[in-house]
Amino acid sequence: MSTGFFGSIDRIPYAGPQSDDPLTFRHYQADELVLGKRMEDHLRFSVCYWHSFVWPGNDPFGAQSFERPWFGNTLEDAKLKADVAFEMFTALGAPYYCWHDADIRPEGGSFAENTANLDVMVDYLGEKMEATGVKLLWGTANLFSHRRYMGGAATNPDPDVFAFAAATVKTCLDATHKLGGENYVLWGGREGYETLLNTDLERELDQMGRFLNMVVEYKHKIGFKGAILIEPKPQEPTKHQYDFDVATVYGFLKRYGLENEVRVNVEQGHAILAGHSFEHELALARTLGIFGSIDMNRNDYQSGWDTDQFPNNVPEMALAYYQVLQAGGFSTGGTNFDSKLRRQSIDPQDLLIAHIGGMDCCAQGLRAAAKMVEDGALSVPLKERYSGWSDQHAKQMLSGALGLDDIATHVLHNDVNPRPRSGAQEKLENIVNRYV
Ligand code: XLS
Ligand code: NI
Ligand code: NI
Repeated sequence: MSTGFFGSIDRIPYAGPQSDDPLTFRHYQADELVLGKRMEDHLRFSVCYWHSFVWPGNDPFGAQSFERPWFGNTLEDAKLKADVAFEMFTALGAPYYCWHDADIRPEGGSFAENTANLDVMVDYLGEKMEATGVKLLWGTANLFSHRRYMGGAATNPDPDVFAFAAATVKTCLDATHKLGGENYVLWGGREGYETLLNTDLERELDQMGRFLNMVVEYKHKIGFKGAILIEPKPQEPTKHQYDFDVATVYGFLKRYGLENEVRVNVEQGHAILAGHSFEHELALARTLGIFGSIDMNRNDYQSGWDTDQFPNNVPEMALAYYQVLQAGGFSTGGTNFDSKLRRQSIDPQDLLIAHIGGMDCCAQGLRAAAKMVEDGALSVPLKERYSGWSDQHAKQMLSGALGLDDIATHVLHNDVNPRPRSGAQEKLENIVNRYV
């Protein structure tokens, strides 16, 4: 029986690019083949619980703007929220969803109460997943909202907070495993500092390193086959976050011996906050062999905080999915809409329309990226640019066969005198524009 929250809508149809009905897809077609694979299997869309069903629409100056019948802290509220959430996943045809423990269960007054509430809701969600076929892309623990975490979770100066966080992650890994989740995410929202004046940086990094090692040990202990993912972000809520960006996370994983165990969940808005582009973070992640999943959204380029808007920039999406395709596509990962409505978008339909637009934009980006791959639009000129390296002497410079002195002799004897060549950036930009 439907909750009626979305009126009579039960499935958003594909109506083609000419459609002017906001409740139809214009580009996303689950079964359309792209590079021989269904669009749905490429994009692996996921809807996040927190922005759409939990966030009340507050901002630093204004209180709640959304009124939802499930806002409250009882198990009944949590179940109604789940009913509506699954109606939306189904209406959109989204194959996956994601949660924090605090999104799906009422907040209890103790660890025992939290765990008991989580258990009830995991069973409830399990039934809904069974009934609808919607799967869990990832679960995660909210280790940042409650005041106990104001000084960090794993990096807290108080060992009791570390313990509370560790115990909570254990229950969330159990829940994710039970629901067949394909990944488990750690976003270190408060793993960082406000001021170095009260922070022992070395100790906090070691605490975080041990914490993450315990997560990996426990994953293997219970036989969880999904990937453990870290989600980088440079700042907000803390002034400085330890998981700053992909490069920083890789250094951290190396230092604590986890580079083969943990991958990254790259978010568009976080890349922008770190002063990078989304495609930079994706390219680096795949180069380092730690690409896992993406949190899809859009940051406002003029603001210094995480605006989590729905994506609407096709050329940007094309370059992002180009990197995903270069990585061989998603394995356990997917496209999770970590995106939220603007606080004036208070109608139930706004939730659907925002996701429809985001999914269409990703579909267009994917199509453009796939066409560029097919045509070798970027790979052919790229190969040509580096073609000098197939030369015998060039290879020896990298293989270890030659040292600086050998190379100096070679340069002298052959009168090597390189002639600069154009990087042809505008030509390549024009090529990309033909596809988007
Ligand atoms: C916040 C993060 C968060 C993670 C999950 O900026 O994006 O939503 O994705 O904890
Ligand atoms: Ni995120
Ligand atoms: Ni974010």
